[in-house]
Amino acid sequence: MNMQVKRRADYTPPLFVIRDVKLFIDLNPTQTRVKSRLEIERKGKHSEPLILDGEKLELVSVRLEQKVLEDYALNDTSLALANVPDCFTLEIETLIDPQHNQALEGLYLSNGVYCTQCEAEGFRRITYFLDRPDVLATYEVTVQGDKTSLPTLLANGNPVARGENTDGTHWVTWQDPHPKPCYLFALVAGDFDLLTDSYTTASGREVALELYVDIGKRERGRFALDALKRAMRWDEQKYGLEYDLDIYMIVAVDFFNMGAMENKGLNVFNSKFVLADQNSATDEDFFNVESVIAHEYFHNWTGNRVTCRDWFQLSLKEGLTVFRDQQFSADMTSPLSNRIKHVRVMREHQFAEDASAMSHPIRPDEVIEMNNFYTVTVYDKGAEVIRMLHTLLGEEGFRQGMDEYFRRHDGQAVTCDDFVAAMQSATELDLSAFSRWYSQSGTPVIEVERKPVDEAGNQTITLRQRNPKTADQHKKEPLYLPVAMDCIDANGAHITDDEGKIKDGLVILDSESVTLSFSGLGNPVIPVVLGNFSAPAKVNNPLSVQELLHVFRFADDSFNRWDALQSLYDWCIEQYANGNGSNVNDAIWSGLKGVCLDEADNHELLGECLVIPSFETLCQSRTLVDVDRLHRAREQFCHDFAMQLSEPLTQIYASIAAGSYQYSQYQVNARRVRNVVLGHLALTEKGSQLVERQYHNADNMTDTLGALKAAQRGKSQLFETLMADFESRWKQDPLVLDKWFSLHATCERADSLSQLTLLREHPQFSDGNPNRVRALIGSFAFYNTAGFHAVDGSGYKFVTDYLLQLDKTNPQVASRIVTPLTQWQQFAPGYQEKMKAQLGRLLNQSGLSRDLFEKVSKSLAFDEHQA
Ligand code: B3K
Ligand code: ZN
Repeated sequence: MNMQVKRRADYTPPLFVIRDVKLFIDLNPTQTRVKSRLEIERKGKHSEPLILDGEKLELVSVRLEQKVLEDYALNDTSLALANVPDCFTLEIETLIDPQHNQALEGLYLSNGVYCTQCEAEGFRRITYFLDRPDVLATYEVTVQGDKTSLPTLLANGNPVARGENTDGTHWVTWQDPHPKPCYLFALVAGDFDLLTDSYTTASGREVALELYVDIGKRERGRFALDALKRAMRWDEQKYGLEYDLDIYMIVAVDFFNMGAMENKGLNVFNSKFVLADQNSATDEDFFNVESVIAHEYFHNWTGNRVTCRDWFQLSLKEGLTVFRDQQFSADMTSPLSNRIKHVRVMREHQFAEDASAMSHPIRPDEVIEMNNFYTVTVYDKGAEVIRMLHTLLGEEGFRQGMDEYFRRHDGQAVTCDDFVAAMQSATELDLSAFSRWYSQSGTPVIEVERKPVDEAGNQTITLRQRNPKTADQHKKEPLYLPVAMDCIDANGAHITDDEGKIKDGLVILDSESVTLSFSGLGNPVIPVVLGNFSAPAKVNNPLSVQELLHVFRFADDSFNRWDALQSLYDWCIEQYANGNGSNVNDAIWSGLKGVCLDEADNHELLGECLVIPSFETLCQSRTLVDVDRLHRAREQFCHDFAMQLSEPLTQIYASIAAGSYQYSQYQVNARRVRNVVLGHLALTEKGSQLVERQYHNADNMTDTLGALKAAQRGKSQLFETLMADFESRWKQDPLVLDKWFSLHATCERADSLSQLTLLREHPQFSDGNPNRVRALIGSFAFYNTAGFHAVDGSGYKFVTDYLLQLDKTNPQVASRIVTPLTQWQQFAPGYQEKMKAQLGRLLNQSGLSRDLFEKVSKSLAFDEHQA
């Protein structure tokens, strides 16, 4: 296996370009024939050979200008042709085996559906090609296959011809006029139900919309199609961007390595992010469907029309598109819960990645396997970097910068620097210091130092940034941090600093520190720092519990109020962990009761405020975590929280009528509060009764699942009973059953592992389907704290045993699930040793994939970096 490191610094432009591609693909389960005809040109003056990428292909023939060519060099990863002319037509015929392709990369056949996934480097598994994003070509693709089993034959662009053969096969030819990199190529063939609609663009063009789903699932696709139209309209209104083909197709497939893929004009989706109705999908599912549909649609401009020069630039399209889908979702739903959602992802997952051996800047410098870099850093921190630009430039400036970006680069493959340069044109601000966000990895920490108020009533507050070294970089420079600040006095008034360093609520921290002076004070200023998570950083702001409650009361911004309570909960849990639970006194409980009473009708805020920080989030403000101790402290706090607040919580629960289901923001907020509250009440005496009632009365999946989750927390027999009922209701519906698999996998019980083993034998479970694997094994590894971190190391061993098998068929999914193991450095030495021992087993496996090799070897080498 080729474990070579690729470096961003080694980029060189392609020596040849491919202008036009004609493909003829004759589908067959084990012998699909791919004939390609490429128009190739040498770039510049040189006599280098043409080297095409290709993997797992059986080469049948090569012709240059129609003449059979025998003089080539072939190996496992490339086909090299020496002495080619400057401009020529190359025809290549290859055979591939989609049926045995379980890696789900390239062309694969699962459940009777042929499907492709080419990003990042899957096209080379279909035919020999210059498989890099800076080679843009127009495509004409003819797909041929059996007429009965494959009535639908799709590829990118517009259908231009079709026909039938006498042998029971038929064919369709597709043309995509927009030059594109090969990672955006797609082909799908199968038997589907079709939903159609149409959309008139702002300039009056008609676009046909087509959504292909499993037979019998048509009605579950309605919401996705409507969401698509909302996204199309939003992008016109917000960014002036219109769709550019006559047809937009989305296909939902059951076997898919990730969420979805933005192939030009032919998006392929994991059915999980398309199919939704009130019976089978939760509010969260509806939300996800809408946001993923929008994300892939927005890629048409940020990704497809303007694409990446090389894969190191991935955040150019992903960070920007995530930011755009976040803006869209905030407009469609609730800005507050959206923002909290993003921040949770950052704190739970991205900070952990920064602290691990896999730390990398949003624009990585070194990669072994590109698929390993579709990370929370590139995506979510990438979106936070764009958000900071938006904060700095303002709504109008940001839009101007975006317009300029498209003006300059439409139709090109560009870099993150090109993007920043376009943004630079729209602002007086010098963005050169800001660009460090692209090259420096790690989570900055903002230390807040408050001097006491002196006799004259003066006080200073210093913000100091610290950039701890990371596994990939030891030397760090100060970052350009826009820090939103709200300073509150004892009466709850908002005050400002003497020199006006806080401008429009923002302090720029672009050096080691900045000091703010206040005067005329009676009491100390209470600073709320990094409001709305204005930069992807941690904050160390030692406010007292009373001050946090004061912030909750007086801060203007709901996000900051929520965040103050999060800090309060974190502090309380720390008291429990240190055996000082009695510090969590009546004053705190009555403060929290006050929150429930005062905000009882503010469902949007209350639903978030009643969520205790996750174990993963708690880990990020601690080092060398004793898992058992912290986990127990959290459980104990949750228990006391439920007991102490049971009265107001019961009232809140009773005050929200279930009503008949609608996916509206008003109802979503109400259900969220009800279900969060039910989760707490499940720990109290009357909990089971409420849970059981909700389960049986529910007319929608959100409330059903809310009841099941609450029952799981209650750890009673009721959970088993309801789960059995749920299984019998949904056993024919694997997508719904995934929720059930995942509830079992996260249930903390002594016999977790034998449960998991049993569940693997379930008729609906399949090791070959990524959704099932993620629901069962992934949920256990990521979220079953007690089970995965069992002190005897059995949880780690279980996951490792599984990964050793999975890696042989689907390395991409294996490499995702290994993540929690590679983050061993967060935990106390006893845990570390056991986690590393399992990583060692993985590394010793012969034939380990590049995907796992990269993550595991880096993780095991982490010690040296710490030296
Ligand atoms: N661009 C794809 C992700 C491809 C992942 C390749 N391993 C989906 C998205 O981000 O929209
Ligand atoms: Zn994307």
